[in-house]
Amino acid sequence: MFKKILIANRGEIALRIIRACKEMGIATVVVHSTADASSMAVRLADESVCIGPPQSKDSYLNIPAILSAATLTGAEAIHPGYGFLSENAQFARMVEEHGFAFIGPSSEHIEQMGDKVTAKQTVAALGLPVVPGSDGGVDTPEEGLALAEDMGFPVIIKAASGGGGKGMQVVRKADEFVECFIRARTEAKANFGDDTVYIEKFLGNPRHIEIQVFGDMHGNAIHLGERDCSIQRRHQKLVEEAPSPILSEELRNEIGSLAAETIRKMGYRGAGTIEFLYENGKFYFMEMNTRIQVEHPVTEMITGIDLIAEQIRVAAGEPLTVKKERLRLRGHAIEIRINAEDPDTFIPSPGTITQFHAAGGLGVRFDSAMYNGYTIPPYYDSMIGKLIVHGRNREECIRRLRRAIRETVVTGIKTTLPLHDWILQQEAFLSGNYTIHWLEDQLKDR
Ligand code: MV4
Repeated sequence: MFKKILIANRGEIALRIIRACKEMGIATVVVHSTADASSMAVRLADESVCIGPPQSKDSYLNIPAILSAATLTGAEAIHPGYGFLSENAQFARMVEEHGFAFIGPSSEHIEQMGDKVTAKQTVAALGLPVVPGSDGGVDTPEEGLALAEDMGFPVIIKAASGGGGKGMQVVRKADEFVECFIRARTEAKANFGDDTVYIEKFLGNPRHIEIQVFGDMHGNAIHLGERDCSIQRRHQKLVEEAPSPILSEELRNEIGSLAAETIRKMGYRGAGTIEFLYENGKFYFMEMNTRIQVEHPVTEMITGIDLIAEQIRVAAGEPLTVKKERLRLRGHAIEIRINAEDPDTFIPSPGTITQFHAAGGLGVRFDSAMYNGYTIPPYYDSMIGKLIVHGRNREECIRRLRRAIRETVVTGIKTTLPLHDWILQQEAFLSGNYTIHWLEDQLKDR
């Protein structure tokens, strides 16, 4: 096992990784920007190295500075967390070339899943259901239009190098197609430096359901059930839960086994998430994320497995400690993301937290890097914490979460806690009857 790990991230996930390391007897080094010198992660890590000024491109994305910090401190492995360099294949390659272990999949798998056209072709060939559409990239508007007319409108044009909702165009009728196609190509080129686009049938009212998968270097591959992440705004998730309120055990086992089989055939190592659209009882592959995700705690709560510890063990060459036969999904878990934002306008609200109290009690988990007097810097993502609750069933979980939200105190800044309190009282949420468009539709006429 590693003796020392460097954490190339900040905020609550840096803390989450430090906690796992401490429990495993592994020393920690955290890198940080000048804006994060008084962060909780810096306080709790065994060592810290300042790697640059506030802007991410000069610090958390500064590969030479991070590798130098790892060399200077004698770290053996680097955990990238989520965001920043976590899905940068070149970073993963450089980490390994410098003799460190990358706590994540191989750079080849990151690259393969980073290109959405290659990802779709790869998983389709291995047996996952995909959305009907073009076989690979589409080169000309004429070719695209012919295909769209064959499939029938509406269709969606996506950028091969996009993902997470960036660079998509929905086309509702034939006479808009050429214009949209050219716009999609132009935006793809401008945003990603790659103008490859592909076309799919547009699904009008799907849910976002993702499967947590895990593989090791010994040919083991498992799935840990799904997370339903349909409550989102502008491709930012607000609420995530497991299990999905609308999925039967039969379908879960079916799609879960397909997902696990897919990564086994790929020879995939580490944690991964396979995202699907789910509509009318059918799953359609969307993307695969090759990192640990923000919402991983809901899976931890229903499985009892420490996913970060598992990532570290697998990266050190140890086999997965989770065995399919012993895996049981227990009860229900919901996570809400607490953002330092105005709950009505979503305008970021950085500043100093004047009072802080985390909710507690049975089944309540508060993952955050906040403390009394902490000043949230304005340079980074506005997510400042996550409240995760477990209950024996969905009803108990929702009641507990509402109680925990009301118990939480964060003053001095605005947070999205009041919005979550509102969501948890909506009939559509309570019945589980909503799609990926529900929240945005509600916010229009609230
Ligand atoms: C789609 C779709 C409908 N049909 N693909 C958005 C994020 C990116 N990963 C893919 N996305 C979508 N792809 C087809 N064929 C609708 C979306 C989509 C969406 C997906 C998940 C969660 C929220 C969303 C919000 C708008 C659109």
